[in-house]
Amino acid sequence: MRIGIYGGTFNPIHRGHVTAARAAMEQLALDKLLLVPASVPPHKALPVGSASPEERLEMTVLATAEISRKAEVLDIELKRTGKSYTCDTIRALRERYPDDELWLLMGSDMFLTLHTWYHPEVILSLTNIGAFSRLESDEEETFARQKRYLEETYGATVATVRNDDVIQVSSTEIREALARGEGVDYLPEAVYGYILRKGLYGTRCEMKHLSPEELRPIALSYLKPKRMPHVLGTEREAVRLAERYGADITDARIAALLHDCTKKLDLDEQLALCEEYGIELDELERRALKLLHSKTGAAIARNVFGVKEEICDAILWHTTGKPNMTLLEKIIYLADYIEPTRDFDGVEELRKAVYEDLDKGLLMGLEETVRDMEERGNPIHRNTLEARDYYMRKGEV
Ligand code: DGI
Ligand code: FE
Ligand code: FE
Repeated sequence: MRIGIYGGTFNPIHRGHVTAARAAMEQLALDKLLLVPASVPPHKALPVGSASPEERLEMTVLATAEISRKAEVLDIELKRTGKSYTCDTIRALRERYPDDELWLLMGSDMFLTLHTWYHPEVILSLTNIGAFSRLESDEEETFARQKRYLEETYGATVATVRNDDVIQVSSTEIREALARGEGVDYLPEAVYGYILRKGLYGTRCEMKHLSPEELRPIALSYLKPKRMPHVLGTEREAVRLAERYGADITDARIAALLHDCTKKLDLDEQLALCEEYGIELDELERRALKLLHSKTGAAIARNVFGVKEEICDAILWHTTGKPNMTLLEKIIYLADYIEPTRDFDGVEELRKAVYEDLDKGLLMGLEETVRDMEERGNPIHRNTLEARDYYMRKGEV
């Protein structure tokens, strides 16, 4: 495997890092990219108002959504106490990946001073170097000289990564822009949302009563990167269904954006939220993790985002359904089921049914869930069964 290693303070990670990482993945044909947020580098303390290590880690994870599915985030430097040196990180990664080809990625400033780092001979004996080059021609000469020097002195392997889409902006400039209420274009959407949600870098954002456009980055920041396309797909599908059946499009968008906002939490975290918001649970819900996120999601929508009850209810019922659902509840239940990234057997048939007759589609969805749960041997929730029976009877009339 060819593995790229991309370290940085990532305070915050921004689209300059994203384009560089993508260029490296493509040009070095990397099978995996490891993003390594650094602990405070030995030579500089972080400025006041910076994100905490945990927040930088979280933002880096969110940024992988715009880099690649093959990108992973490692906390090895953040976990280390005391001074953190690149040679220690590379040693650790070499141990973890003894037989793989490692490529340490770095910007041109770093590359040009590499021989002055702590133990360059260790670094260069354990990993290849991928150096990002800008287009300026005066740099080319200096670059080539440093490459020759490292190859001759340390037997290094150096490749140049052309970064033509280079976004010339520093994290410092972005932090300053954020404090002025700007900077959105420089950041991956979910990273921007995370910064607003946590009030980092002097940002201030009222969380209540946001428009769908304002809410979108913040909603994405609650998700694992792999779930983001699903939530955006659910938003688009909900808009189409709202148009088809005459529901409020803004409400549909907001419900869709928030419907899975607590999905990544584990059972303990879900139960803690239920406690916090006074959510009562039945015996099955207390142990079926997947049934909890719709309840806690509705509570977050209400308490954090000040969303109106109709929307909270659509989130509340999106996993099981129930008898006699409102139009918005049906739309969110079904948008979640048939949005464009879903690809289970029979999804095309279900899509067709949903746009012909909403209740017929709903019944098909409920029956499919019951079948699926039976096949997997999962206990079926009372609400799912009651909903199925209700729409079965309704269809027979
Ligand atoms: O959150 P999503 O994955 O986008 O979709 P969802 O909220 O509809 O959740 C689907 C999951 O919920 C799926 O793994 C099955 C589970 N689920 C749905 N209805 C029931 C259920 N699990 C149990 N045990 N009983 C149900 O009635
Ligand atoms: Fe869900
Ligand atoms: Fe969902």
